[in-house]
Parts: sequence; C-alpha cells; structure tokens
Amino acid sequence: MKRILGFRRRSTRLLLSLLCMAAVPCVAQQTNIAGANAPIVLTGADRRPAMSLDGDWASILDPYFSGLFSFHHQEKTNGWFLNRKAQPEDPFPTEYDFSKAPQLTVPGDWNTQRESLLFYEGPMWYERDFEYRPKEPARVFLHVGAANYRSWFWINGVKVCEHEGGFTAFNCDVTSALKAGPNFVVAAIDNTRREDNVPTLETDWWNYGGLTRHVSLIAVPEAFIDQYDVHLARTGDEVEGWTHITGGQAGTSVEVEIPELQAKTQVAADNNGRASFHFPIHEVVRWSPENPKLYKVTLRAGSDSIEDLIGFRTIETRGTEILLNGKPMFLRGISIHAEAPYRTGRAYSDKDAETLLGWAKELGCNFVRLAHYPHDETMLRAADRIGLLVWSENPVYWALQFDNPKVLAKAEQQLDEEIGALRNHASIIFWSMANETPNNEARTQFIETLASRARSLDPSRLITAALLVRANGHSKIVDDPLGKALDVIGVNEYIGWYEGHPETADVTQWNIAYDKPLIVSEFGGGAKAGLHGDENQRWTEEYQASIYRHQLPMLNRIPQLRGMSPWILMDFRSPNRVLAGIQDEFNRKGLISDQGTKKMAFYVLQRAYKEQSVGKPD
Ligand code: GCB
Repeated sequence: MKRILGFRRRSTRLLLSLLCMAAVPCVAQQTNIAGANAPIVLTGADRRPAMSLDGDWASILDPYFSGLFSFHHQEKTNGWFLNRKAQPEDPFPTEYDFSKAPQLTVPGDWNTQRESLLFYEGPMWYERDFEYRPKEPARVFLHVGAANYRSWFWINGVKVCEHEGGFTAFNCDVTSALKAGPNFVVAAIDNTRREDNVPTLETDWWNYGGLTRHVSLIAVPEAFIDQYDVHLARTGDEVEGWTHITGGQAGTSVEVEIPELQAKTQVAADNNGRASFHFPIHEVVRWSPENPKLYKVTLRAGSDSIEDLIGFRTIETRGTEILLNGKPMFLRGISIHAEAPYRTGRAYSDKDAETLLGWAKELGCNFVRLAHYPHDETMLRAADRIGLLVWSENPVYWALQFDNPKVLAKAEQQLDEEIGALRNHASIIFWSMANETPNNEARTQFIETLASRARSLDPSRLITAALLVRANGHSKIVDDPLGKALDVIGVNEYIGWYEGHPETADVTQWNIAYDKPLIVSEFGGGAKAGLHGDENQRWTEEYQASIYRHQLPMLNRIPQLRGMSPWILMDFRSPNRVLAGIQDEFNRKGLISDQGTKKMAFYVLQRAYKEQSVGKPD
C-alpha cells in the first residue's frame, strides 16, 4: 500500500514539476525563510497609502498540515499554496479547493468566528484573490499586522516569506511575485504552542490563531524609508533621531520637517543608509496625558516621503522619581489585554481601542499596561491621541527555555519588531522585557541581553519588567537580581486572592532592595459581574471590591511607589479558567465584564484615582 502511495505521490510530483516549468511562479517557491525572504520592519506602516486585503478569505483547516508537508514530512513543492483548480483532464485528484472552502474574515482570530474553532490550535490555510494595478516602478510589501503564531505566505504560488511571532507587524517583499491584473495570496498560519516558542506552552490568555490584524499591500519607491525615530532630546530644546533608507545610495538627502514649529533639517545618508539628525525647536507644546498634542512630521528621502503624527515629551528617572517632561509623576494605571470588548476575540480595530482606552480614561487613568505582548498599532495611535502613557510588553512570559539560544533569537526578533514599528509613539514610556519569570541565572542573563538590546535600539525610553515577589511572614521582599538591569521595577502580587485575605494587605510591609521607582504592575481578584453577596465570599463583586479597598492603603505605605496597573480592565478568555457558572473560560479579574458591565471594584479604583488618594497627587 505504502509503495503504491509512494509511486502515486512521486508521479504526481513529476507531473506538477512539468506543469510548473511553463509557469514562472513555481520556480521560486522552494526558497526558504530568513535570508533573502526575511520580512522587514516598516516604521509608520499605517501612515502609508495601502491597498487593503482585509475582508473575506477562503480558509481550509489542516490539522496535519498536509497542505505543506508530504507523508514523509518534506516541504511540498506542489502544496496548497499553488491554489490549483482541478481540471477534467488531470490524471490525479486535487484534494482541496479554496473556491469551495468556507470563509474567515480578516482581520480576526478564527476561534471566535466559528464555534468548532474555539479551541483549535494548529495550521489553517487562507486564500484571497485580488486585482493589482502597478502604478510606477515600485517595491511592494505585503503588510501583515499580526499572524499568530507562525506563518508562511505565497503570492501566485511563489513563497514570499515566513514569519514567527504572533504579536508584531511584518512586511514581505512581494515585488517580483506580483503581476498586473488578477493575483492570489495564500497564507498558512499555525498557532500550535511549542516549548521553544515565545511565549511558551503556558500562558493565561487565549491562543487566538489566524490573521488577527489588518493585512494590506504597501507600495514604496525603489529607495525608501524603512525605519525612523523622531523624538524630543532629554535636554528638551531639540528634536533628535535618525532615518534609515533601503535601496538608496550613500549621500541620499533626507529632510525632516515639523511645519507647525517651522523646524526643518536636511542631512545625508551614510554608507549604511542611515542619516542621524538633531535640530533646535522652540515653543514646542509637550505631549502629556493632560494635553496630548501631536505634530505632523514629514520625512523625505529621494522620491519617498512619509508623514507621521508625533508627540514630543521626555521621560527619565531621578532616584526613585519618574519624570515626565522633567516633572515627577504618579502613574494611575490599569492593565489591558488585547481582548475585544463585547464581541470577545482578539482586538484589532479603532473601535476596540477607543472602547478599552475610553474605559481607562473614565477610570481616571493616565497610564495603561498593554499586557502581555505588543498590541496593535491602532491602540498606540489611540493612546497618543487620547493621552495615556503606555507600558509596552514583549511576550517573554513565565518560564521560557531561557538556556536555549534559539529562543533568545526569537525573543530578540520580536523585540526588534516591536521597537522598530512602535518607537515614535509618544504614549510609550516603558519597554517591558518580561513578566513573572523564574529567578535563575539563565533567565537573568537572557533578559539582561534583551534589556541592553532595547537600550541600544532606543535609549530614549525606560526599561522595566514585572517581577515576582518573595514573602517572609508579612513582609514582601523585592530583591530579584533582574532588578539591576531595570530603570523601573515592576512587581506583581495577589494578596487577598492567591494568598491570604483582602485584610492581609493591612499588615503587609514592603522591603525593596532597589533605590528605583516601583510600579505594582498587577494585583486584583476575580468577580463574576452581577454576583453579589458577603464581602468574604469569593467571586462576588463585594469580595473583589474589598481587595481593592485593602490594597490602596497598603500601596500608599510604599514610599517609592510611582505607579500601579491593577489586573485587569476587562474579563478575558483563558482556557485555564474552567470553573463552570463563574469563569466559563474567562479570567474574571476584570473591573468590567467582557460584555461591558462595570463591577463594584471599578468604582473603588475610580474614586481613588479621581480623588488622587492613592499615590502622590499631581
Ligand atoms: C499573573 C499574570 C497574568 C495572569 C494573572 C492571573 O500574575 O501575570 O497574566 O492572568 O496573574 O489572573 O492569575
């Protein structure tokens, strides 16, 4: 039987290679990832004219990944990326057909689009037809806002890239694969959890799979600006930064202009395509949560230009203070997952961002922790616009394989993509390196490597991480050696939920080994919206409110406390949370239910924030 199958497959392959000889696209499809096919980062991708590929895509569920791998697990040359249509004269059966397959909407996770896919983890194929009319000699990139977790892309049967990491945007060069007229794009997305992924096997959130954020085509000239950084220098009297040009020549002139400030400079790119600049600015209105002023900034290089909206502010620490625009401040925050309000699923839209951040504003926040991975750029645009300071986080969560160099490389790649894409958002003040990682040497080295990489990529921001805390009786001890590598220490604690009672906070003392600003980046407890009872009864709104009431005075006894981001704004899906009738696969620590109902604790925190009775008043 095997033999016959083997023969059949070999002859099919032979036939297809003959067919392919006549069709140019088949030639390049064996190119592998990284190297020439590695996707690139485009800063300000959402500010470029784009042709949207959002909408309905055909989808084929492929749990054994037989569309890509042969029965001996070799990558197929005649996989489903060819998008074949069976012909009557074919001597072999074509066992897939995208035109007959059910559809999935992009952007969107597959889990919440079809009931049978709620728990699905594995490969899924996507296909979409589109017309393309080239305008002028240009390079074209397939922009993918995020594809969770691993993804492969083909245009007209030609492989254009592979990518790993579920929460960062990437751009595949599709110039030579596109043709004028009808085209098709095929993607395979695999959200299988693996031990050597970032994040790893265990997380406390839903592993939403698919093309979870916007997809588009972006055309740029032959020589184009791929990345840039424009920010206010810490001296406060000049703008500094750089641009990088791909495909240009040394000496290419780069112009940066802020028309409203009548400020402008011109510099030349060096041999590496990089042009650094700094120029004085006067009477700039500083960006702040109270006045989130954004300026139009235009960058021009050769025939390429991009206009971004950028706020100017400084952020630094002095002793245990966090200074925004030179002034000490207290960060009244809340943690937020990229979980869509009302409809559940992965958040991606302006509306999702405005609802979530609107609630944070209503709560009295000036700060949000966007946990536990980089959020969609729409969130950062909204935070810039609305005026919320942001903690942006990479998915180094819990116990990765810290001694595996391949895992480090994956984390570095995701960090590069996060910073590369998001670095011009005034709202972001912290790059967070990790969440609740185990205290051991391999871990410390791993995260120190990431921290110094983040510092060299972006010296203008502060580095933080959410650490675990040790306990000794009623003392909480913050002495994780990772603290040395951080500018701001984040700590998570669950007094009243995973340990003790809400009142335990009344007798808890804090012992912090670092003379640095401290943020309590998580505390909280679960409550089912609408469940009322005694304040000693778990899962009631009263119990959750009691946790908050006892936490706030305790936090006020920590002299170096400079902010907080309790866990969490809204209930979110997690497969770990199985208690029927209460959790039903949702983490219920939200101050608001997934259907938008505010719980009692929301108002406890809102009052403390509005009255500024927690932390230092402004
Ligand atoms: C934590 C994690 C967070 C969880 C939370 C919880 O410490 O950082 O991801 O969701 O606890 O609810 O247990």
